[in-house]
Amino acid sequence: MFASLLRGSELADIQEKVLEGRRLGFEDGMRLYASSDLTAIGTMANIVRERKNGSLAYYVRNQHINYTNICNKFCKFCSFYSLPRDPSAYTLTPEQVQDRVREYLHLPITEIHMVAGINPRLPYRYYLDILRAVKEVRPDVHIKAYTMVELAEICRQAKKPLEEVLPQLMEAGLDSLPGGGAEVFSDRVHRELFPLKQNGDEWLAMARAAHRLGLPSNATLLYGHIEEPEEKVDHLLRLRDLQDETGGFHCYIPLEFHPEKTDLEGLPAATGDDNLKEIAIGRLMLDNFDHIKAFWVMISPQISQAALWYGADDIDGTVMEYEITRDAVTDTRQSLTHSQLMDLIREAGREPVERDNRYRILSRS
Ligand code: V47
Repeated sequence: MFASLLRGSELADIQEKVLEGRRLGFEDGMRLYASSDLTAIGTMANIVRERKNGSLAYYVRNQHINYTNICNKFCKFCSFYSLPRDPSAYTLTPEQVQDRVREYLHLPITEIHMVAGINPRLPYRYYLDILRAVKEVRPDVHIKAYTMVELAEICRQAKKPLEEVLPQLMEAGLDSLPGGGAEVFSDRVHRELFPLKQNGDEWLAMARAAHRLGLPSNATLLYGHIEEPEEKVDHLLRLRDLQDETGGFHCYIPLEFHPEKTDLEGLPAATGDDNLKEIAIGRLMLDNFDHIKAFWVMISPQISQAALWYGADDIDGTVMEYEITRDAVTDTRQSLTHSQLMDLIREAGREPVERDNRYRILSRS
């Protein structure tokens, strides 16, 4: 049925590989980025998406908590961080974390996503305490917390290796790791935009160690700044290699860079086409990832609807309060109600299914 779809297209041979379930290589990835035939790329990605997940569109009832905005990494792409003396600087106490959880106790939230800046004044104990604080108020919630960057800081504070720290964090309530902090696995981009933070090799080494200890994670790519296509293809292939090795990644999330209020403010924002292309190329290159997430907060609910036909099968969730890229115009925190999320998916022509962190289906409608 699909065989003739791309006849005559510059991408017809890639389509053949996709139809036969063959793995794409570096050159294929470069050609996908070079092509302006978004329809062809999206069509191929949708074939893989439907092969893996049919018409299902997963969502989770979640809440984000960013426990501090104080950070000593000064990444040029970040609009979130503050210096300790800034009036906007904050660090939530474990009690304040509990207050945030209590605020939404009336909603059947199943996952709390907790990440923040690197505040060197926080001792190891704090990271254990806030996990326990969340579980005390919502014992059954799944806690997805601490990027690889935070884990490096937690190990530094604990003066212990990851292999010792992770079991203690898990004991305190940590259930999985989010995908943040990966940015782009390129030494050039690392030097230019985030030299104080771990590089790609270090991020991957920590993900490998976490997966081996039985802690799954997500993976991200931050695009739309100074990165080059070959750096993105390389990033995807390195994620794919690690997934072959550990099978520990749940999903891949391309994150659109928002230049507002960052050191890169002059850069043009990504377009809707850019967003759909990143989703689709991620779906095509990462043949061993079961799920691709369209994070609606960053790419908009409308583009996320289209993304469900360009390779994405997951739309994240209700979110409640997202501080990292607060709405630049209204400065409001972003959230969607459960019914808005369902309507969004249904209007897009997909079947909404509520999932837990491991993509087990909780409810279907
Ligand atoms: O690592 C920072 C990015 C990430 C900006 O695992 C920015 O399910 C855009 O990783 N514009 C954190 N992006 C968010 C993240 C995430 C989000 C949703 C779901 C999951 C998951 C993970 O946000 C950072 C960085 O790459 N970021 N500043 C900015 N100005």
